[in-house]
Amino acid sequence: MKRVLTIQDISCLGKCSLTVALPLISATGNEAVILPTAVLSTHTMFKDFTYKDLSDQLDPITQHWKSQDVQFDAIYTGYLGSVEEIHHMEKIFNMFKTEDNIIFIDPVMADNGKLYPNFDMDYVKANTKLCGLADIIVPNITEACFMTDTEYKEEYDEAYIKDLLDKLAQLGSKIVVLTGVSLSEGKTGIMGYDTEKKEYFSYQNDAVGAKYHGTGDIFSSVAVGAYMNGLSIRDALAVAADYTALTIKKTLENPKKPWYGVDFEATIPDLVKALKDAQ
Ligand code: PXL
Repeated sequence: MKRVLTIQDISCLGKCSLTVALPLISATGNEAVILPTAVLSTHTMFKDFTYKDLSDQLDPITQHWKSQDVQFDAIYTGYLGSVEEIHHMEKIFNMFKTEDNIIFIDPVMADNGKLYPNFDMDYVKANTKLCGLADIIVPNITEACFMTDTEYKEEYDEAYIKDLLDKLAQLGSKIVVLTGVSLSEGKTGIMGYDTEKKEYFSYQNDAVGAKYHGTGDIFSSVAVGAYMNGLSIRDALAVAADYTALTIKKTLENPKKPWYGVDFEATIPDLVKALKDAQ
């Protein structure tokens, strides 16, 4: 069993970040170690959410782990609340990065052409620099546009995606993956670039035509877990894309579909089976 450290907020209600990463990394059969950066009443798409910053706990917690000689097979970061928190991640990477483990960054900060509330270009700059320290990054198209100073387009072709991947690759991580990429009518999925093999790759599913909050966190958590199970990164990303698509479909069957997140709990047995089949 591999040990994955995941660093993100806890949004108490509104399935995303740690409330998704913890159960899903566990469901992949790996140990999830959590480092909560903040506690919010809900995620930031709700009105009037509360926010308690936990940055002052990051040093004492990680120093305690270091004193106990704790090691991680993967360090996976998601939503980070501030530039200071991003700087703190650099410190944590320095403490726990080894030759054998991986850093996986989901630079959660934007979607649909817009930054999330409370983020600005200083935040983008810091997050972009952090991504240079990762082995694998998985921004969506909006995030990649902010990171590479590229015009955001709703309609695009493969050349546009490849150009974004080339620019992301310059930041320094080994594998760059764009999420939410539609390469043909009615399809959606990912496209990536492996800088060591110098190869592009893609994986597409039927587009479900619904957008839910937290699906990026679901995708990333499963991708890290599946990769820790020994799948190739491409297979791990495919398992994660299939699981995310299935979960969105399952949520659409629910007459009381929660607008703030998907019914990922209902599809955990399918994930376990998919991981077994992929071995
Ligand atoms: O799903 C990403 C995410 C995580 N955490 C918080 C968020 C969001 C996206 O809006 O607001 C607090």
